[in-house]
Amino acid sequence: LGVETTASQIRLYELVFDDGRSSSPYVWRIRYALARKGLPFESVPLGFTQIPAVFKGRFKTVPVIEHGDRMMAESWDIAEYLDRAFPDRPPIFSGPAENAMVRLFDAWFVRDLFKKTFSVYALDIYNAARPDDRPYFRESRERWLKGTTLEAFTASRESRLPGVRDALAPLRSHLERNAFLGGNTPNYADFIALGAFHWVACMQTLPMLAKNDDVLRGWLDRSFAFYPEVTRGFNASTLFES
Ligand SMILES: N[C@@H](CCC(=O)N[C@@H](CS)C(=O)NCC(=O)O)C(=O)O
Repeated sequence: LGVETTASQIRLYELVFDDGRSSSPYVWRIRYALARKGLPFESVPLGFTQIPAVFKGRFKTVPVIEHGDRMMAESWDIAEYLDRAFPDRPPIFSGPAENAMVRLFDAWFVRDLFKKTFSVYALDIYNAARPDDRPYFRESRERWLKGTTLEAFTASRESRLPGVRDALAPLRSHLERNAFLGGNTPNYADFIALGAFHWVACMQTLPMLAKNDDVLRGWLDRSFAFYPEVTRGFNASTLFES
């Protein structure tokens, strides 16, 4: 009791693309959360189709963390757990009010941005996935799309880019007045948004952001500089049209 278990006991199970890069926007949130708390971890890279066997049906999605004899899924549960388990380290949430407001941000961001992003990049995700995972990804996602193929779904994807960029307008207006979504320092809302940009950067074949999007460019550069251990080898400029 009261003895901090060593951080090496933390394992992060994550989804990876064929090139080994972490692909899930939800996993990226936890990579940032672990960095905020200064906790090193061991990564366990998985493909989509390994998830059922590795967790024996107990968890269907990643991130999953293992800490001592505890294993848990769901990124929100994991983030809150890290604050409970490591109370002497910098908090991910400064308190319940912040937690509640960030949940509102998450609800908007996932519903609006993830949906629009998927409608542009569904086929890119397929192509970036491990070859073993591609049939599963196609079959499960085409089922979501009620039988529309990934190719047909993304055929006119360029026409959806303005909608994606426009949906980011609230971020821009906030970031014109604040260095980070969380104000002077990044908070979990930043991690949520950054996670989505990492996801896109790992698979996009069509730049998501306009060349002149200086507000988002500045925020991405500041955030990447704030957490170099998370963003190592990552260049925000790939997200922008050249
Ligand atoms: N509510 C979950 C969502 C996690 C999630 O959707 N993970 C996706 C990857 S982005 C996943 O593991 N999908 C497995 C699959 O599609 O079979 C969380 O916050 O952790």
